[in-house]
Amino acid sequence: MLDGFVPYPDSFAIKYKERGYWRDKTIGDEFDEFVARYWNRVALSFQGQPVSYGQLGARVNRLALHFVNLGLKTYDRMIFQLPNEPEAIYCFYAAVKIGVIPIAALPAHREAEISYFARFTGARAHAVPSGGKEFSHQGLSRKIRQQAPELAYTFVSGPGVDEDFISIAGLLEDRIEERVSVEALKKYRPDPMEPAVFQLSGGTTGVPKVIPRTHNDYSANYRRAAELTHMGVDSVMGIAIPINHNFAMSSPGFLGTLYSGGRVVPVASTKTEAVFEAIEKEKITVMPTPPALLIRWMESEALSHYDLSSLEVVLAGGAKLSSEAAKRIKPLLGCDFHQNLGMSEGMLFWSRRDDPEEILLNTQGAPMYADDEIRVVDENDRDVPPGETGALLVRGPTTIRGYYNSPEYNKKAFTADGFYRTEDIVRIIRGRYVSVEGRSKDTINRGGEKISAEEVENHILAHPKVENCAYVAMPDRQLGEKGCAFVSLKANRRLSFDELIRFLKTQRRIAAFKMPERLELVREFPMTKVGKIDKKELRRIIAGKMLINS
Ligand code: J2J
Repeated sequence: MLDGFVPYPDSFAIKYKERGYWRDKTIGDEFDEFVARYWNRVALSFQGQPVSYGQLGARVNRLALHFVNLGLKTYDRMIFQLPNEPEAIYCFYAAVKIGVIPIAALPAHREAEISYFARFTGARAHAVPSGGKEFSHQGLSRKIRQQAPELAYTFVSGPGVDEDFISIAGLLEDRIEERVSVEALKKYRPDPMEPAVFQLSGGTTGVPKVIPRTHNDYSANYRRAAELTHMGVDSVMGIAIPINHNFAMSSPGFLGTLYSGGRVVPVASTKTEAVFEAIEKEKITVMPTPPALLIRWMESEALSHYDLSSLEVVLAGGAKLSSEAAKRIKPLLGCDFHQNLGMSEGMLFWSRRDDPEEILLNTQGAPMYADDEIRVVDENDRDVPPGETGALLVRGPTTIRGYYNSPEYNKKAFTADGFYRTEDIVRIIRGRYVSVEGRSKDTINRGGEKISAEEVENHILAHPKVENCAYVAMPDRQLGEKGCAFVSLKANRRLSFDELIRFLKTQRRIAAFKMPERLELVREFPMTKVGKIDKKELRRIIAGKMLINS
């Protein structure tokens, strides 16, 4: 078993298998089955170029053979920073087929995050895009390799690959299967009970947490989500959100779409026109999206310039969709919607097509499986009366039992009997439907992108002029929330917003989406009775100021 992985207790594993949620197949086994079944159908289209299931199978096998030939082994880790392009999907399946575990990072992550993932997981490989005028991911990989000597391979998509790095296109052109039989891959088949993918948590701690999803539980996740979304051979999923995010990957994501024989269209940009153009040209039928993007689409003037009639359903998750916004989807986009409360830790709530309208509009759906267990509790872990608000605890066949390599933190994040503490504040309606009412975790949800306040505070506190700081959410009409940094300075110091951002960018090297979008200098912080900075009060103050400014 992989060191640092918390397995499911045997009694639960047996139950989940008996009830058919877990099938003891690897994601790679399922891949081989659907490739054979849908051989001549189109699996992917990217910028007008179709790729059949047969071609997808051949490319993935070829890459997997190259990976083992280069020396990658089962349970090695590979950091994935590839953007929305077919190479991301080829590399993903090639890796999981031989048990190499993708770490689902984002192209937006920078040295602070990637260096941490590399060191924390002992990653041996890094997959990055070559291009980009503004930022060189190859330069980033070079730096990380100096800090993490175990990182021995950099795989690069696109043209202009540095000499000592490995071109993915180059590997795809080299017909290794003529020298080494594809049968050789069988030796590398991982155990379905072991981690297949490392997802990342937006987290509430100083560093992101690593989420080990096994083949069994991840497959249970995308198969059921695909079923509830009515995915089939005629489904065309457009993916404009980051392709490595759990939502884009498994809920039902590209994994569930391909499993169902549908077509995946990676969309390289989240710009409204680019998305609309992709919908029109590729006849996209289904799109996962956070409410922030959905609202931008609905408010766009471009709406009348494109034919979006192929769109059957949007999947809204990642942040709360207001019922007002939900009501506008059908009249403006002409399609249905599913709401879902998802989390990279696993549990997924999903609305059903035949749910009553009131449920569709006002809840984030019900759990996917009969053996998904939910509890809503008060601060002493006692169940609140039905229909009342409390903290959501979850356990089930798609929910992890522990973060990777974090025994101390796991004691806080999970109950003794294995429920994951979501730190979402919810109400349960009609027994199973969830309505998200807030959260107790110290995060900022920036249009679906999660930011740990503590992580950014640590970076701000490293500034030599800063005495203390608190990072809180401020309301934003489009994104829902953005980050506002409240900062007190050391005596006789001054700090401008630009200076702070320059510091975070050039000295701390964090991803741009985590950066504060406003700086509030204060002499003193409001404090709670127990002597902590009163963030609730800070959120109230900044929300009040934003009202005055708008
Ligand atoms: C309110 N809050 C929500 C919703 C997630 C599908 C969809 C989303 C994610 C995801 C995902 C919410 N209303 N509808 O992994 O597979 C907040 C909650 C939750 C946290 C998880 C998927 N949908 N949230 O967003 O790991 O606070 O996963 O606990 O990024 O997002 O964030 P993340």
